[in-house]
Amino acid sequence: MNATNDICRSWLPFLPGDPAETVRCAYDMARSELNIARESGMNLPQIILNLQEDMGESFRIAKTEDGYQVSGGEPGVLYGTYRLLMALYAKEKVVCGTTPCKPFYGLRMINCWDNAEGTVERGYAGMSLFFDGGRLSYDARRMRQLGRMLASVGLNVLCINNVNVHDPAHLLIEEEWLPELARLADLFRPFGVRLMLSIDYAQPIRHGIPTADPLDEAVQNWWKKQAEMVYRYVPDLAGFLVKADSEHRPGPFTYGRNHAQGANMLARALKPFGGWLVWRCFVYNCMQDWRDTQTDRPKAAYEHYAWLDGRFDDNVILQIKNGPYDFQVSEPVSPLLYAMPQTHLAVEVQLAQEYTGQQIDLYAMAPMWKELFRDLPAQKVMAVAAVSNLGRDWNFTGHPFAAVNLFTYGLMAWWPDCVEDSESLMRLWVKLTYRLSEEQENTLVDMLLNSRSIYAKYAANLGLGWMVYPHTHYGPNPGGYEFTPWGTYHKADRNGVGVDRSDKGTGYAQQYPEPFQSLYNDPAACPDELLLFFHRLSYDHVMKDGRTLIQRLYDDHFEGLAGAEHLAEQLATLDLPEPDAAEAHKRMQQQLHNAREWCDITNTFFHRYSGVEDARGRTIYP
Ligand code: GCV
Repeated sequence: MNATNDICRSWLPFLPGDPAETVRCAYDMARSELNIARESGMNLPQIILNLQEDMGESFRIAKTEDGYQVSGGEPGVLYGTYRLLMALYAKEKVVCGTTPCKPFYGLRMINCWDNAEGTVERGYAGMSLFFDGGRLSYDARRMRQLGRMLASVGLNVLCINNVNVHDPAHLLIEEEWLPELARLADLFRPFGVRLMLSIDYAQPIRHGIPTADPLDEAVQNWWKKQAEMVYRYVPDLAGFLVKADSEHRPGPFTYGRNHAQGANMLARALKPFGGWLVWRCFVYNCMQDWRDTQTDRPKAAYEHYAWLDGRFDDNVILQIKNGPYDFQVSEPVSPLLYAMPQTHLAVEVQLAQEYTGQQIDLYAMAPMWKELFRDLPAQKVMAVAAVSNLGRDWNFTGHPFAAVNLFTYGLMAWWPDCVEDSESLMRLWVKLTYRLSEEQENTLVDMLLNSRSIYAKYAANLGLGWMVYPHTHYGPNPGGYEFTPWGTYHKADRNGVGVDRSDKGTGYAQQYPEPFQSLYNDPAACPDELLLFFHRLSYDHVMKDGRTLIQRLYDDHFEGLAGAEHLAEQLATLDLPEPDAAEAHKRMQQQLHNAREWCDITNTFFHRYSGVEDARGRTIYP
């Protein structure tokens, strides 16, 4: 859809059009944004901007006689300005105080999985915003608009290319592409957003060096020289992101080296320029024989990394997916996040709805993050990263409501405690994005709040995962991953379902510290939403609520479908502007179809194995 004037349909409607092109720093951007808001008709009190360099990213909003004073450094003063504007527009209480508002996490990152030819791996919002036809290619106005959206919720690092570095994206760190990359960095700089690049671990081999062994001097020198060149063009680059020895990507294992040796070698090349080396821990055997019952994929990351604690340089950050598998609907927090107290860690979440409805089915993530942040060892994790849900679609996120995930992620990355109140965060997004009556606003908030549990009920209840079509990951295929090499098995048969990961099974639960170890080890204590992740149970197992496991499987699927139908009814009552209304309704039809397929196929699947009838006599197809 070509909706040039709508590219600013974001949560910042009071900032229409394009942010000022000539502005070079965050303080000037803040001044310019205030002017734009005034010109858009927003009735603003007097707002004084007070740049205090030493405040850095922090800001403080104080009440004055005629309005407000926003103090902050570069870019804190801009963050404070956006927060103030959002609060005033949404008619929310402006949080004033003497204590500066500081970000909890220093690096608040977005990881784009964009390929140089213009596609986006697991992208559900159109083609890449940054690449086309094998080169960097972007619309400067949209970049500024994106910078504005990211800064308004305090996000400060944007990794623009896929961690699977397919040719020719490796050229991003080569002289040929660096001038263009520098121009892109210039566009984001006034928003306090620094670029980051995914690199190919084996890149020296493209330059006539016969190896990528991290202990080889020629390899080390090549990376030092290359880093020096990259930083000459983009002096504030946040660093490199690396996927190594994972899903066929090259890495140090090829040379008999461990990941501390691999990561430190790259980190040392970045160190003189203040760059971070972000090393992903998504390492597991993706060529597993399904007959092999000794290997349990969720154990892999801990086994690869925990013993290396304390051996990483101080500018290395290990980036760990929130769960031990791979962004399934219900996973426990990765045990690796508790196991490396002497290492910088980042937690990685996924805004792209790969397993959570693909920006077709409604799935608002804040309630999920609430659980994550409740259980996360907060003091040990110093950064957060989210796989992007952005693309070239007119509204950046495909489904107009998917923007709520980017919005709430940013606020949560700034201050994780705020996800405690996911409802207020989502309500703020609704208020900023749409002009709805109070009743309709409540309806939309209710839809967002319930969307995750509705999706989980029809698509992946009780900790089950991977019952999807392999590769595409959309739609029900309960046996789809059972005999594949990916290590993703639920092992349903006539006796029961689930994997025993307790001390009597694979021992995965033993990777947790207390109290989690005992909680997960015991089926009577284990939370329902993780039950079949941790335990193998028979269909007549009696759940905490007194229902049998099989009845719970049936009930949840019927309830999930009914929930989706209710969402459709609720959507029909909303007066949304176009094209949001059309886009949301179109997707809702797909969601309804999807929910019905999940409900019928999964219930039939378990009925065929268990032979147990639904106690409530509902239709389960033979
Ligand atoms: C970028 C899963 C996804 C892949 C993704 C990978 C990763 O396997 O399906 O598309 O690759 O995770 O996080 O590296």
